[in-house]
Amino acid sequence: MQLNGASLLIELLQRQGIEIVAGIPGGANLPLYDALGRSRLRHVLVRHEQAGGFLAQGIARSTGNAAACFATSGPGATNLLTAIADAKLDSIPIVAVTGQVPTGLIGTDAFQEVDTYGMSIPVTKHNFLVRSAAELLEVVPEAFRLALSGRPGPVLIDVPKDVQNARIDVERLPEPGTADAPPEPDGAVLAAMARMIAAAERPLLYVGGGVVASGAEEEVRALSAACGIPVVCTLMGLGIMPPEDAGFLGMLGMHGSLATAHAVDRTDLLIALGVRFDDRATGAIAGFAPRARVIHLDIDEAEIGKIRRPDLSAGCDVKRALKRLNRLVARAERSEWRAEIQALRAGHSLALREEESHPGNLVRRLAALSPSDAVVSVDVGQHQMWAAQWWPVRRTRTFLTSGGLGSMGFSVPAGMGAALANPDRPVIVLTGDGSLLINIQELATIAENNLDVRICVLNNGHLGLVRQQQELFYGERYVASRFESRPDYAAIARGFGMRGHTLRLPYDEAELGAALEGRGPVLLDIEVPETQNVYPMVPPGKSNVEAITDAPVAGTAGAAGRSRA
Ligand SMILES: Cc1ncc(C[n+]2csc(CCOP(=O)(O)OP(=O)(O)O)c2C)c(N)n1
Repeated sequence: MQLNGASLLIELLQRQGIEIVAGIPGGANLPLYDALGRSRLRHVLVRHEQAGGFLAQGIARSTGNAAACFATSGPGATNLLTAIADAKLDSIPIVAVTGQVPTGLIGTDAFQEVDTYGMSIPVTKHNFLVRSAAELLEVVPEAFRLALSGRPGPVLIDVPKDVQNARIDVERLPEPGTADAPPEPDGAVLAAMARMIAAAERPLLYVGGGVVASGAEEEVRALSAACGIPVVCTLMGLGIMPPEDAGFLGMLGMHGSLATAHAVDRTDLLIALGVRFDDRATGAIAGFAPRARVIHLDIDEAEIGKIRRPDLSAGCDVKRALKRLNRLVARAERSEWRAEIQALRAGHSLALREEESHPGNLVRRLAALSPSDAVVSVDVGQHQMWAAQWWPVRRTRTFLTSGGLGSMGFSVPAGMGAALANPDRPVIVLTGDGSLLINIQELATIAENNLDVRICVLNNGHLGLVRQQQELFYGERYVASRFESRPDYAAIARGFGMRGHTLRLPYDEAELGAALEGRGPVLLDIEVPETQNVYPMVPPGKSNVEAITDAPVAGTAGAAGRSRA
């Protein structure tokens, strides 16, 4: 058959199982859009390319499948970069297809020309500048193979306009690209791991996004139960353990509970699975698990020893490794260690004061009012941390958050992607009044597609997490963290064509329930106290056990906090 490059690319995307593409057309990708218009692909016209990238992430994060987005050359491509970088840091498989100026104009400062290939090198797992239509036959399956294999991540394909227009004869279409089989874990390492676990008195599992990517949550739960090993998780690992499991201590790190910090401090064997010892999780590395030998399993060999040299390690798929390990390990009760963990849980778990207005209480209420299969998409700031602390995340891939890059503006478009990929499940977006504004234009996309997205804006009139740092670490000098204007977000939502409600403190329970009832789209502008801080908080450069757990007592500086845990 004879096809042009654009039709070929669209055909290859469909063969990859892609059903939805988000993007914005422009001069350099119009042939692609022309071909898309004649295909079965559903296109979602976002209002900013960054949102297209986050939408693709919402699909990928909630399903585990690769997702695609389009942008034109120049500003379209640069707008997309934040979402690509975000996918890189959180290991999310997306394939971004950008239009480029015709091959003959590359390097001439042509209209809307930027070096997309060059700019995307550091933020992609791999990228391609396609030189001929025939190359697409290899490049597209290869892009998906790379996005999905090993440690997943974003791949960019830059396609000059003349390549999109070029006609070629295609005899046979290639097989879709799929993930490579991961390397088998080394049996000797697993046997050594079982021995180290048997010899340990206070082993601790430290689990993160790699466990989610490999689908190993059942294996982690089984290992924890069989060997009496308590578990802490990273922000990316929420959902691996059920919140009520007696051996689960919760999220560790900058805003994790002191129970996790003390458990990490006490452990003699840290079993790190699918984690990268990120500084937000570890605090000052010198004070992280100071008494422990370390076992580190991660599919990305480059992560092993990057921050903390392990005593035993393997670059392998966590699920495969644990499946085999669980047959090798000796069952153990570890009653002393478990008793210590229970004491930590009782004494140092996150606690909320009863005061009604604490946003943690609001998060708990919103969770109670939401269907149990809801997907939650959160933004970046204090509300993100309150959500991580207080939303009971029961399953992986139901708590979507920009972990590594911390990109404000993530929640609304990622929530759109989750809603498109999971049409039977409601999506709750938790955002702040700062983060909402970064991609507020997407309310138009939500309304246009009638997506079941329920946006809760935790409105404190501030860039709250910035305000908090200025209060605690910059002598209460509040620079550029307070919003002087107070837009009427409910009216703005209605202006975009969705329901909008404003809820003021103290909340009326019935009103909150009624506002969330029914299908989305809806936006709830919910007042939260302006100066409420997120605790615990590990001050910059400190160890996790040095977390501040309440506002510093007047007259004392910095970390000398008064514990209310
Ligand atoms: C794109 C981007 N710009 C700046 C920041 C720095 N930053 C982190 S949290 C935050 C405040 C977020 O404010 P808001 O969304 O209102 O949430 P709150 O902390 O008040 O809950 C800022 C500015 C960021 N993470 N991302």
